[in-house]
Amino acid sequence: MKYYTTVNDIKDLDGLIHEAISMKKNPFAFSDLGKNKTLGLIFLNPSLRTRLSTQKAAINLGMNVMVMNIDKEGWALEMEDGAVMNGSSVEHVKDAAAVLGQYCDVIGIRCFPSLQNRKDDYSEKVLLKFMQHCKVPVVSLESATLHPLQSLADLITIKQNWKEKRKPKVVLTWAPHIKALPQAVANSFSEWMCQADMDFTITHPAGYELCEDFTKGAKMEMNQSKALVGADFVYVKNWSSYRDYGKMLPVDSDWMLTNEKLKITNNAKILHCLPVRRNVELSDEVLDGNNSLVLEQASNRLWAAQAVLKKMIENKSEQLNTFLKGEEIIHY
Ligand code: AN0
Ligand code: CP
Repeated sequence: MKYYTTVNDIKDLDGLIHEAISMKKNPFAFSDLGKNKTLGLIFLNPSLRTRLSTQKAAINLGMNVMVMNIDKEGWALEMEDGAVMNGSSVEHVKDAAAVLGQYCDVIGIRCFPSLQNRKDDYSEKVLLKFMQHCKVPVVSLESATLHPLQSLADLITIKQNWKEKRKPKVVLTWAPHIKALPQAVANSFSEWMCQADMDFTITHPAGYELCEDFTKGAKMEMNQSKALVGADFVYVKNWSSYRDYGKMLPVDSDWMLTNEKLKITNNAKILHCLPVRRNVELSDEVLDGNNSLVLEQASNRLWAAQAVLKKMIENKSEQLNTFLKGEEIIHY
């Protein structure tokens, strides 16, 4: 696997899940595989889980790891091609990425959206610049539109908590927040649930429709109570509007989940990627209750990252990614 930026980069999804679960059972089975290989983790935004789980995954595979909070510790980056750099930016991303590629065998990058310019964000401008110029395999640590390491951990968590023959009913519900957040986690979860062929419903207030590129195959139900009926898993996440891009639109009813609201589910298990604003997005009683899977989900981030890194260092010369076909860039 050369790039890991979307579910479409995976040839064999069941195989990858199987790999992650076998890592969970035997974390050090491939502790020599990454010997003398270096992973560079580049953050343009904060992180706890992604940073540490990916770092630990690499260590379990015997890799060396370098971490850089490039937004704080690096030179101010210029993203525009052809820019006359006589302003505040000091180094062009094409130079920075090319240099990083000289030091690393695999690069992980976190680059949140601006939430100002939908076209730039949804064309994955920053991620693509790094991919084009670093010339080594790249794993997304959450890009402007997707968070595939999170979604792999989410799918593993659902699969390991489901023993029945029928498909589980999975509901993604919008939750309140005090600031505008990316759509990436929700887009990504939707993309993965559709790919994994779950019985999948999305519920959100008016104006919070996600980009249709990621929701093909999902059922939509604007009424949260109706959506929750019979749910086996409920994934809770806030996101800002895609339509009124990056805006927080007024919402009239209370979308925060409580135990009372969950009574109509099939004793649903609760997922959230974290970090979570307690008693804003999700109540303490739900987060700390017996049905909460949030810690297991965070723990599964390690096995997700380890399975992906293993694939990357096993075979560095595989097929091109959906974003990049030769020199041509394919936009959504
Ligand atoms: C980020 C988001 O919603 O995309 C990261 C989640 C993993 N969350 C916040 O910024 C709070
Ligand atoms: N869930 C997740 O990606 O967490 P971090 O932002 O802390 O990495």
